[in-house]
Amino acid sequence: MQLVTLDEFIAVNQEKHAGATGELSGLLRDISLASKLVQRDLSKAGLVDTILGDTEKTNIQGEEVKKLDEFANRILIKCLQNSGDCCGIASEEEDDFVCFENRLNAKYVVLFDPLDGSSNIDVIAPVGTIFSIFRRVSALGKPCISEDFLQTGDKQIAAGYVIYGSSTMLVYTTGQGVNGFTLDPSIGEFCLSHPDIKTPQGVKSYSANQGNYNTFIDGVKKFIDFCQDSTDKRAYSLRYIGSMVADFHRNLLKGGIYLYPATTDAPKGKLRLMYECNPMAFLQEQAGGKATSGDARILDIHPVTLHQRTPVFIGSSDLVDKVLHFME
Ligand code: AHM
Ligand code: MG
Repeated sequence: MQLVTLDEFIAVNQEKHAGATGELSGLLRDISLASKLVQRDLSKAGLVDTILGDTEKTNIQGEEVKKLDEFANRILIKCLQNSGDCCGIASEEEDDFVCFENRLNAKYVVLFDPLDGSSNIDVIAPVGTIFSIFRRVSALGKPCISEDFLQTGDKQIAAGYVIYGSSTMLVYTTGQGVNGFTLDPSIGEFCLSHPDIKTPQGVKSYSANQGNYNTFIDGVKKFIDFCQDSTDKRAYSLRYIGSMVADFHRNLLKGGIYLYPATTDAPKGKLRLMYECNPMAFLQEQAGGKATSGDARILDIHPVTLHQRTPVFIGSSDLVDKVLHFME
């Protein structure tokens, strides 16, 4: 197979779009650079006491922030601000959006979860960076405003994630399918390894925190019961590590469904619309699957606040349809 680096792939695809100015490509390169820096430090996480461990701070959502979360957050901000193609960011680790005052002529805003599934760092299980890119709606040359960020997911220009696992892989879409690039550490380049990813159907696999079963609504319980029904040896496999990027990545490639429904403790669900669900929904639809909150297509939800949460059911379309059927 011919070696195609992420940069080459981006350049070729950019040429296909008349009027493309290279800014979006620049952003994707910034994110890939940041992810290489994150990967470098993550790979030492098991060794270095000063990196691993709690910062003894909590973020706006009351969750513990690990040092590597902060590091990933800082690196992403720095890389995006340096290049000049981004006028502002919103991050799961920041209380509010950040406007880059020295980049007011840039067209794009980027939203991200710098290190998703960070409780997995301590146990050396996969974690990831998730990102979502929108074109700003405010005027060029002015500071960005909350409306630049609070757009429905179907307005995303690009979205993707980097999974830091047994290999590091960057998966993204600009609405022309989904492509995956594996980092070759010997040359420091992401190389095209998974072109045009499509999520299979007919796969009997689900990912959920089943410990919450008693707090799920009836329709979700019925779906889980269906998955566990061993009549005719047709019970489904449960695969869940508690890192959305890892669980989603598995299902994206192999087929299956990831669900994080509302629970009694988290009546709006746990995962964030803007940083986790929207980008994954864009990818999943581009790979032929579906993503819903149970009430609405994820990409149609009108955000009200940056950090808002939503229940999510995402994966192979046959399985998403099935859970919706049980919830009717
Ligand atoms: P985080 O962004 O604070 O890491 O939390 C999000 C994570 C997801 O990656 C994962 O799917 C989910 O929380 C797991 O939650 P739970 O531990 O309740 O199963
Ligand atoms: Mg997260």
